[in-house]
Amino acid sequence: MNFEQELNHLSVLVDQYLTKYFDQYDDPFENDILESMRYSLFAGGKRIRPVLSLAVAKLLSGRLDDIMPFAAAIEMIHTYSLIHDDLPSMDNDDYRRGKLTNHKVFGEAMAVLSGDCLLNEAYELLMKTALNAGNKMEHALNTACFIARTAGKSGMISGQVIDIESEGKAVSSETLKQMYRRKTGALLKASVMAPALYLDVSASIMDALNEYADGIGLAFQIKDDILDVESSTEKLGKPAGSDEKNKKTTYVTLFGLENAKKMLNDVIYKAVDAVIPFGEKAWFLKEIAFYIEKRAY
Ligand code: GRG
Repeated sequence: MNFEQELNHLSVLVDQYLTKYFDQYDDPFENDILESMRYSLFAGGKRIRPVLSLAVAKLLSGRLDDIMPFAAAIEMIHTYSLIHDDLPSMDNDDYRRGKLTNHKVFGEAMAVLSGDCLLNEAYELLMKTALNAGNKMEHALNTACFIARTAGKSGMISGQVIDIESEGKAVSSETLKQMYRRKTGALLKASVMAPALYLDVSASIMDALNEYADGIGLAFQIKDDILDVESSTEKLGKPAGSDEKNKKTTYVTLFGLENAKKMLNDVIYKAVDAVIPFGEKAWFLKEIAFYIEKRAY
C-alpha cells in the first residue's frame, strides 16, 4: 500500500468504529444531543490523531483492535475541543471543515453540551475499555490517565488558556512554544504514546516515540500558522487570515514566513530521525510527518 491508501484505509476503520459506536444509542430523548455530536464528529475531519494511534499500534504489535477505543476516544476529545474553540466566547468562528460550526447550526447551548458530552463519552469509552482489558487493565488505565492529562490542565486546556490570554499581546518565542506544545502538541502526543503505554514497551521505544511526537506536534502548529497566511478560506474550510484578525503571535509573525518554513522543515526531520531505529517498519510514520509539512488544509 502507498501512503494515501494506508491513510485512507486507517481513517475508514476509525469512521466505521465511530459509526458503530454511536449506532448503539437509540433512546429518542437523546436524539437531539446525538445529532449535534454526530454533526461535528462526522464533519470530514482528517482523523490524523486516531490514524497516528493505529499506525503506532501497527508498528509495535500489528494489532489494531486493542488500540481502536483509545484512538476513537482521542478523536472525540479533539472534536469537543474544536466545537468549544469555535464558540462566540472563544474564537467565534462560523465555519470549520467547510461547514457551519456546531453553534451556528444547533445554537450555543447545544454546542456547549455536545462538546461536554463528547468529552464524557470519551472517558466512558476509556473506562469501559479498561474494565474489559483483563490482565492489561493497569496498562489501559495508565493509558487513559495519560490521555486525560494531555487533554486537561497539563496539556490542551492550559494551552488554550495561554492562547486566550496572549491575544493582542507581544508573546515570547518560549511562551509561544509552550502554548503550541500544550494546545496542539499534547493531544498529538497522546495519540502517538497511547499504544506504547498500553503495550508497555521499553524505555528506548518510549523515548523514540516521544521525540517523534514532540516533532510532529510542534510541526502541526507551525504549519497551521503558515497555512493561515498562505492558504484560502475555501481550501482551509475555516477563515484564512484569522491570526492577523485576532492579533495572534505566531511563528510567522515572530520569525517571518521563510524562517517559519525552515523551522518547520527542521522539526519534521527531527521527528523523522527519531523513528530511524524502527527501520523500514516506520515508513508510514515518516510519511505522516511529511504529510503534516505538506498538508494543504
Ligand atoms: C476549547 C478546550 C479547548 C481547547 C481548544 C485544539 C484547540 C484547543 C483549539 C483548536 C485551535 C486550532 C485551530 C489549533 C490549530 C491546530 C489544530 C488543533 C487544528 C485542527 O486540527 P485538525 O487539522 O482538524 O486535525 P480536523 O478538522 O482535520 O480534525
